[in-house]
Amino acid sequence: MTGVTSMKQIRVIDSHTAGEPTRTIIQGGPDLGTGSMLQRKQKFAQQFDAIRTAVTLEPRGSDILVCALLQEPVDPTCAAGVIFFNNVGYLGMCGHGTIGVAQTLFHLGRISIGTHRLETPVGEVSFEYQADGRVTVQNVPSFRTAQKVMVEVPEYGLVCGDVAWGGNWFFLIDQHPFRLELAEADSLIRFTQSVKRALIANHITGDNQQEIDHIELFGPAHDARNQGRNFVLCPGNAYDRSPCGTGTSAKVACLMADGKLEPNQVWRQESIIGSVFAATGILAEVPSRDAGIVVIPRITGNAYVTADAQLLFHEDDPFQYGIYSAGIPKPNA
Ligand code: PYC
Repeated sequence: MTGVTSMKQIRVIDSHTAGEPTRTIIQGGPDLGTGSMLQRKQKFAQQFDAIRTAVTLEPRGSDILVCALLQEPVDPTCAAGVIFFNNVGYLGMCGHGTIGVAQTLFHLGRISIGTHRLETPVGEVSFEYQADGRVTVQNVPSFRTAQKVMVEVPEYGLVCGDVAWGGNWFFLIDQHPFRLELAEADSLIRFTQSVKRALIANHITGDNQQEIDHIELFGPAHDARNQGRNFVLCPGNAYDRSPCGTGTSAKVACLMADGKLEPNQVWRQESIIGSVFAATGILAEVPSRDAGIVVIPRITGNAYVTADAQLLFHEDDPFQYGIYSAGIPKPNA
């Protein structure tokens, strides 16, 4: 049996944002050098992916966990750099995760109330940590690249959706036969997985052939104070328990492109569990695209720290890098 002091250890702070968990590595992560967050994300994926699987997957984690690796920022005036990852790979940005990281930095005494900047692999974002503990994330520029795209989904027929970027790529579907209820989760997962496969089969992508790896369904809000409810399938087939910060950003970009949301008008987005993000958008001053409007979304939500833990890695543990990294076949993969 290995002694605790000689064992590899990684210190994490767990939090949840509107029900969706974030595990932030604050000590013991890999040395990724001093490049941009995009370069460090690539190095993480190429050389240290076992750390991703060890921290995220069962038995330490679960398929629904999103993790964040804190980094020294390139620009020392930023609060931190961050790389988000999950059960199957790496995310460009993560809205609920940014709110979780903000709460984690506050918990650690590394930030105070006020506005702070974070470097991510898809660009800089900022957040305001408010006196009441709410966090408002100002996300990367968000935009729609295709409207009313029709795709034939085997067993379901023709499905119509918009393609939009909100820090990740989304296919946003308003018209579908489902009730957005937790009790319907299995049917919602099956449908959105089929849509995702159909998009790939039909070569429907984001810019530069990037895979659309998030599928978002919309329906009426259950609470009259909110404007809509969503269900978001994430890469790795877990569904977001929060209203999804990047998915809500993509939604705001589409609403503003359709003239259905004015600059600074609030859109309260309810998740499949009824938790809420309040979102607004403004038009980007310097549109970074030739056509269509570009929006800067602001997403407000709450996160709560749930654990401050030391992960321990036994050299003789066959599952130290996660059960699906040890040759156990994954069901429904
Ligand atoms: O909040 O942006 C988000 C997010 C992406 C995947 C899970 N949550």
